[in-house]
Amino acid sequence: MSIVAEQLPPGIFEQFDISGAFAGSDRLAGGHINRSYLVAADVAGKQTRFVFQRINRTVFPRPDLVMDNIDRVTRHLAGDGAVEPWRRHTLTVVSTRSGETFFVDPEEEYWRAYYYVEDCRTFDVVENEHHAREAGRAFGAFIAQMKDFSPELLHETIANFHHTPTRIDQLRTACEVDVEGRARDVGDELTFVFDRVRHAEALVSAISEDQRARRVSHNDCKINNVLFDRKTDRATCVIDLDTVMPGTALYDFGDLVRTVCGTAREDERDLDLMEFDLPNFEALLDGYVAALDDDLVEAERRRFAIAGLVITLEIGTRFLADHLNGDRYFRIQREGHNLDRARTQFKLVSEMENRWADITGIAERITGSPQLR
Ligand code: GN1
Ligand code: MG
Repeated sequence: MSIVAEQLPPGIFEQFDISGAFAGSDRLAGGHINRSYLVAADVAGKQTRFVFQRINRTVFPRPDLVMDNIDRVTRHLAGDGAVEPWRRHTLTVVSTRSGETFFVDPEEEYWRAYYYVEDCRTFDVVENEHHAREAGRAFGAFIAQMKDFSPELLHETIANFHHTPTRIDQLRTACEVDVEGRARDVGDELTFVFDRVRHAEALVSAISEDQRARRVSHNDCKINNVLFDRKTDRATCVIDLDTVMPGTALYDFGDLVRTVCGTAREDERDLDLMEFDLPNFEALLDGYVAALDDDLVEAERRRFAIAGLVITLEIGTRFLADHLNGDRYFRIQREGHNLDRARTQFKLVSEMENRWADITGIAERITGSPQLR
């Protein structure tokens, strides 16, 4: 994430239970949703860093429920809490002085703070197969560690978040309303999505096929949401827990495929740069399945080939809908940014279709199951 010189607004730091003095802050630019600051404090003569975030209220109408989910999940992952917060393999929420997980400022904005995990780095595009395998292992381990935690304890903070048919309906509505008059310019992109509605049920149907496929999932498994230890080069901690909710491992794996096997950035305008990296796919799936081991049920195993295609199509659909809706959801840095993002996703879907035989071959070999087509 790039850093922008911008201070944390006054009056926020003091609300949190940090036994030290404020020692400066910067804004972390990146992420399409929340506003984030890297904050330093002098705690007993030692610099300790924190990430402060203002939760996006348009996206999350109930930030309190988001924080309740995160609190429960991070406590579960931290286990008995014997390890110091900055060494844990999960985020640690800093409570407020009154013992809450968030602070509401006079403008009704919700703020939270985490310990910053030191000595780590993230990637927007992976450098090699080792990183692909590690990312798979880390997100697979997340699912495995949450196995003995009932999904019913978590709130669905964004309804139908990865319900692909709903996302396609939302695109249809955006197109009908056409509030910005942009629909006439995106005919090819709309056709691309509507030509592929047959895939919409492919992942959600895993749950109707076998209830055991319903799990606590992360739901935002972009490659840049996993921290790599600088020394060991291992994936050590998954971050951005905003959307931990009941879901499926397939949503998570699909988003990993989108961001680990796509060779270009999410908003790359030169579509020729976006290709599908098969060796990364193989390493990613290998790492993911290894972390989940025998726990996967057949309804999941047979969907690892299609998962990436469906989630990439779904997220492209969301970018396109937001472009039509006037960019109200995903933050943009330039005009047409969401349209660029959508086009890049659709290029990646096409690349997956071209490599489909190879993708299914690898998935059949690693999962031992015939793949849903
Ligand atoms: C958003 O928080 P961030 O920017 O990582 C979005 C994800 C999308 C992603 C696309 C709550 O994630 O669903 O996959 O952008 N998060 C939410 O980059 O909508
Ligand atoms: Mg997020």
